[in-house]
Amino acid sequence: MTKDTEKDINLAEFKEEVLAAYPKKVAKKRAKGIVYNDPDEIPQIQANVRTIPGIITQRGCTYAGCKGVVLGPTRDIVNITHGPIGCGFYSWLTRRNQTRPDEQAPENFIPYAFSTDMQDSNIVFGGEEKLKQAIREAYELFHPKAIAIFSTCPVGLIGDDVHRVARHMTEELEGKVNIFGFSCEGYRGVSQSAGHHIANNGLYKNLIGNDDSVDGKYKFRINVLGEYNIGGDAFAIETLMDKCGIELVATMSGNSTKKQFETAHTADLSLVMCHRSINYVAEMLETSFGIPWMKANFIGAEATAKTLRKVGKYFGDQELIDRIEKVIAEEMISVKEAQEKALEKTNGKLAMLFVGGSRAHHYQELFNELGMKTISAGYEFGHRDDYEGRRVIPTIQIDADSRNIEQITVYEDSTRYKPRKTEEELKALESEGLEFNGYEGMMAEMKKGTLVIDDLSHYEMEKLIEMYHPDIFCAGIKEKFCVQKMGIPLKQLHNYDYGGPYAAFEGAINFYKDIEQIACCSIWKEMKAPWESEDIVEAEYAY
Ligand code: CFM
Repeated sequence: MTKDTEKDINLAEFKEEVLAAYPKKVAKKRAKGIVYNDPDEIPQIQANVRTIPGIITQRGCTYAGCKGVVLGPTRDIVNITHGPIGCGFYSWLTRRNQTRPDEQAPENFIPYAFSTDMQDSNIVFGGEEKLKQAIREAYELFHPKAIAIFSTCPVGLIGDDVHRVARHMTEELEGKVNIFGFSCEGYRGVSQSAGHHIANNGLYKNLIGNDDSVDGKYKFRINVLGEYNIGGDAFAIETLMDKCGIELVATMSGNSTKKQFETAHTADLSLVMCHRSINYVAEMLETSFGIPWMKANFIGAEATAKTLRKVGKYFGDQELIDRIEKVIAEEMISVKEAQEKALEKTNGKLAMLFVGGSRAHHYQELFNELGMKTISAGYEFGHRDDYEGRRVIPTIQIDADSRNIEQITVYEDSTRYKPRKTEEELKALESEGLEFNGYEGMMAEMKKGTLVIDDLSHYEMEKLIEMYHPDIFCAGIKEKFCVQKMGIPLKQLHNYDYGGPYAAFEGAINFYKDIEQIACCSIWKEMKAPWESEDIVEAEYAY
């Protein structure tokens, strides 16, 4: 099959073929999660529902979303996993969220994995005492500014109360350290997405707004929410902001500090990178403190330029606007050079992206810049709004699994609520093309007829590869070696394998180079599974 013309790729066959292999009930359910896109009339997709038992999913757990994703990347809070050692160990550092301590916060606890290492006796007789002891030990050793406790599955099953322990230990340590717990047991939601929500609520209740001090060298002050510094992405964004003369008050939560969370309410704008994991905090900052938020994207050179221009327009300061334009013009010189070089090889190649809750969308920008077509994409745990846009939120049915997650009601802060822009100013900015509190979702930007698949199963992944032979498949470590054994290169978009940063202009250049190497390398065509080259494959058990 040649891949030169769109008509050669008959995606229409996929759904029927895949569903035929499932039992009737399963096929009925999966059919709702596999849709053909139409950007003009966005179709409804089923998302954020339980995976059918027996299907191999890409998803992680609620604990992973809370500890691993949202709180984990912060560097001066001791994050203790209350549970068996595996949960702590496997949520430790594999995501490559990087940190760089500075004079203000020299602590860096990222290299440590803190766990209570629950044993049989703790499961039978309770683990609260062991947790208290762990907190005492951590305090004596490190004197951290804050200690967070994360609940794993057994904690919920046996009824340990991490919140009571947090209160008890705050008293015992005479309030010298801010201690708080999260009820983020792995089973609490259908995926890690529930953990994000629980983490966001906890950030709001325990940290955001605790410190009114305003410092920094620039007058334009923003937060970047949903940026976790994988492979140094947040460093690239920090450098860029500095060039433009924009203060990053808080990055949530890549390379962040306790103080960044505590002072986030002093910023004048929130940019939301990963809508899925942190849109709750953006909303809470607006409701309580009057800080507007906009969806942003630093993945892709064009997207980065667009985001910077949005910030310039929002502040409406000519000096800032000029400085931003100057930075864009300067950066684009090396971007164009790298892009043209890569394009010679990458143009027309096919990509598939199945990652998390935002990157399967964001990275399509970079593939577009490489002239590559994303013929199929989907999230592991996105909600309908991440696919179809925020306008569908009122129509999303709240099921028992979502109801299980604590909802907190947020009010205007009685003394510190200060709308950064008046209604009229916001309206004027909207008429100039800025969009507040909005996100269009993945489907609005994908071509007509492309395949959008939620919570892709392993079987469906194999079928996609068999039927369409993409030049690159983007997913995670669980998929990596299965896909590569099928002769297709896989780029991990969770931890970037060993690469990155991929954000901002400098990241785009890195990405062009890496993808050119990976997707245009002929070695993959030489890959043959043993059963393809030998008549009989024999093996013996190794005991
Ligand atoms: Fe947001 Fe993320 Fe993602 Fe995510 Fe994640 Fe991640 Fe991800 Mo892995 S917060 S939704 S829970 S952008 S860890 S940094 S790469 S699945 S697409």
